[in-house]
Amino acid sequence: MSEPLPIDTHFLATVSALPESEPRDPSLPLREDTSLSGKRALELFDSQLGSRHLDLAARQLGAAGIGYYTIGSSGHEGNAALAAALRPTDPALLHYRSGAFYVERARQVAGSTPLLDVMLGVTAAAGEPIAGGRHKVFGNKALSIIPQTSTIASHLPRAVGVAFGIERAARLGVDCEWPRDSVVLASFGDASVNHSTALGAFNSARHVAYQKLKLPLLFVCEDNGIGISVRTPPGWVDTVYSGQLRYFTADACDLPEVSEVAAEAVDWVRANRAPAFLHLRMVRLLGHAGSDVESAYREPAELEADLRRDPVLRTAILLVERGVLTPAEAVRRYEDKRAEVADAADEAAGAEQLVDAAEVMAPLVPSRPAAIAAQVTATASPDQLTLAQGINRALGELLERDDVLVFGEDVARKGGVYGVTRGLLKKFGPARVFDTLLDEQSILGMALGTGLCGFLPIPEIQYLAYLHNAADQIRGEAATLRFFSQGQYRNPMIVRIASYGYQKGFGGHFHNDNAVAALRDIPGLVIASPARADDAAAMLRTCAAASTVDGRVCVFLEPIALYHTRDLHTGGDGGWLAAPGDEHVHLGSARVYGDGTDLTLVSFANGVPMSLRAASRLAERGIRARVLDLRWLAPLPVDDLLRHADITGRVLVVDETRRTGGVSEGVVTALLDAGLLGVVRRVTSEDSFIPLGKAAQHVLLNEQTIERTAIEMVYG
Ligand SMILES: Cc1ncc(C[n+]2csc(CCOP(=O)(O)OP(=O)(O)O)c2C)c(N)n1
Repeated sequence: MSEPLPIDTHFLATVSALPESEPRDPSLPLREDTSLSGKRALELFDSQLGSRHLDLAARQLGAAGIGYYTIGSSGHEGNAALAAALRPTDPALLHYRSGAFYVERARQVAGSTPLLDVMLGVTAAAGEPIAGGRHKVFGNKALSIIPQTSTIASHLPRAVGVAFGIERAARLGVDCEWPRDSVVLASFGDASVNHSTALGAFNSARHVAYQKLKLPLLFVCEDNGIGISVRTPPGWVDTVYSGQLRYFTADACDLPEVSEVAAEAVDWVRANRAPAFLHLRMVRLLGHAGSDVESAYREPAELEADLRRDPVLRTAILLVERGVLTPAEAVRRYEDKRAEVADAADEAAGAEQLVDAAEVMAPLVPSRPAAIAAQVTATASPDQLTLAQGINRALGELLERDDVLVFGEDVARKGGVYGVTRGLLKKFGPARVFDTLLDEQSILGMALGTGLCGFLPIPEIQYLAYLHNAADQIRGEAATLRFFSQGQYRNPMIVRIASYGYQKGFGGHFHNDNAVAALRDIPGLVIASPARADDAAAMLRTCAAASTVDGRVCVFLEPIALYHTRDLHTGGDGGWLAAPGDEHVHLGSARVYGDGTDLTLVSFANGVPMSLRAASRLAERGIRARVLDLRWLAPLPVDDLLRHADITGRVLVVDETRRTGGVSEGVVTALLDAGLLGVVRRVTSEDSFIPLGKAAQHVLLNEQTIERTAIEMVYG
C-alpha cells in the first residue's frame, strides 16, 4: 500500500473537522441561487466520489505494475453536472478527464457498471466494454459516448460532423442512431483550445451556423489553467472565445453553479439547434499523470490553493454546511466509495488481457467479401467513358441511395476542379452534394461525423498534397475508431483524392504530388487506385459496399492525368476509354492485361497505360510481357501478384510514386516474403518534389526507363 496522497488526506482532514449543521430537508434547493436540491447534489457527489477513487485506485494499480494509465480526472469532477444536464442519448466526445461525467451518465442507464468499466480500462482488460483492452478511453456504446484518441482536439472536427449529420439525417429521412433533438457534446482542455484542429472546428461550426444551418453542438472547455507544465495565460479563454459562439462560463468547482450553467447551455443548444461554447473553470489535481512531478514546475502555494478548490471537497463542504450530510456521513460515503472502487479494481486486476496479435487486430480488418458482393448493385454502361466520366457515373449511381453525401471544395457548383462531380448537384440537390469551406480537417471531420449518423460520406480532397494537412483525421481518427471500439462504432467513408503527377501544362509539386507513404502504413485502410473508367466505377461500388457492410475506411486515389485521357497508343485510338460493366471487383484483386510469359510489369494508375505502351514496344523486340494492374494499394493483391510473377519468373515493378516510401517497396517486399524465385526489379519516380514545367520529366518515371529496364532484365 503506497503513502496516502495529499488530495486524500486533505479531504478527510478538512471534512472531519467541519462543524455539524442543522439538518435540512434534502428535497429543498441547496442554496438560494440554485434549483439543485440536496438529494440531486448527493447523487452528483456520489459520481464525483466514484471518479475520485477511480483515480486513486488507478495510481495504486500502476504502482503495483498492473495498471497502465494514470491520467486522471481529479479537479474536473464538476463535469458530473454536465452529464446531469444532458440526456444519456446525447452523443458525447469527451476530454480524457471525464471520469465523473462517465459515472454520472452511467447512472442514467440501467445495468451500467462504470467503476468496473474504468478499472478494466486501466488494467487493459479484454473485457473492457469499448476498447477491449486496446486503450484506456472513455467510451461506451450504451451510453452514447464515442471513444476518443489521445490526440489533442482531434475529435472536434468529428463532433461538428455529428451535429451536422443529426440534422441532415432528419431533413433527408436517413436512419440515424441519435435522436432528432440530440445535443452533441465535445469537451477538451484549455491548452487544447489553441490547437489548430480545435480552431478549425470552432470556425467550421460558426461557418455552418452563420449560414443558418442547424448545428446542435456544445463545445466545453475544461479549463484547469495548465497543459502539462505550460500555463494558460489568465483570462485567455474568456478573451478569445466569449465573442465568438454563444458563450457560457461557470466555476466547475462549485456544484450548484456548474449545474445551473451547464443546464442553461445544454437547453440553449437543444432549443436553438445552434453551437455554443461553455467555459468551465476548474483545477487540476494529482498532476498531469502519475509520472508527473508537479513540484518541478509549480509553486507549493499554487498547489495548496488548488487543493482548497478541490471540487469533491467543495461539494462535501456544501452538503455538510447545508445540513444534508453530517461530516461523519460525508466521510463514510467517501470511504464506502473507496471500498466499492477497490472491489472493482480487484476484479479488474485479475481480468484477462488480449492474448495474441490476432485478437488485438480482430477489429481492424473485418472482411465479409460475400456480403460486400451482395451489397453491390450496378447497371452496365452502354457508353465508352473516360476515367472522370466513369467515376462521375458511379457517384451518380451511388447517390441514388438516400444515405450518400458527396462534398468537398468546389465539388458542387463547379463540379470539381476537373469536372468529376459535374451535374451531381443539379440531379441530387444541395442537401446531398455540397461545397464545404476550405479546410481539409473540417471536410474529413464532416465525413467522420456524418458516418456516425447513418450516412455514407464521400468527401473529396482536392489534391493529394493537401491530404497531409489533415492526414490525422484519417490516420488517428477514422482508422482507429473500429480498433478502439471493437467495431461498435465505425467510420464508413470513401475519401476521393485527385492524385499523382503527369498533368500536362499544369504543374508543380502540389498539383502533381506522388507521395502515398502517409497512407500505406495505416492499419485496415483500403486504398483504391483505378486507372480506367470501368475499374473506377466497379471499385467505387466495392468501396461503398465495404464501407456500408464492414465500416471500412476507404481512400480512392484518382490519377488526375488520366481523368480525360481517351487514347492509349496513338491519337484517336480511343484505347483508354472503357464501358463500366456490372461485374463486381473484389477488394484487393488485380487485373491483368495480356498473357506474355517473359516478364510481368506490375503497376497501377498512370503506370498502367505507360506499361501497356512499353509492352507493345517490347513485343516488337520479341519480349512478351503481361501487365498487372494492382488496382488496390491496400490490401495489396498479393495472390494475383505471386501467380503472375511465377508464370513469367521476372517482375518489373513500375511505380510512379517515390522510390522511398512508395508502392514498389511494398510490392517487392511482398514478393520476397513469399519466396519469389525469379528476378524482381523496380523503376520509380525520384525522391524529389515535382518541379514546374518540363523539368518534371527529370524526376517522374518515364516509359523509356521502363522499356530499357525490361530489356536488361530479359536480355541481360
Ligand atoms: C496533438 C497532440 N500534441 C501533444 C499531445 C501531448 N499532450 C497530451 S495532454 C497535453 C496537454 C493538454 O492540456 P489541456 O488541453 O489543458 O488539458 P489538461 O490535461 O490540462 O486537462 C499534451 C501537450 C497530444 N496528446 N496531442
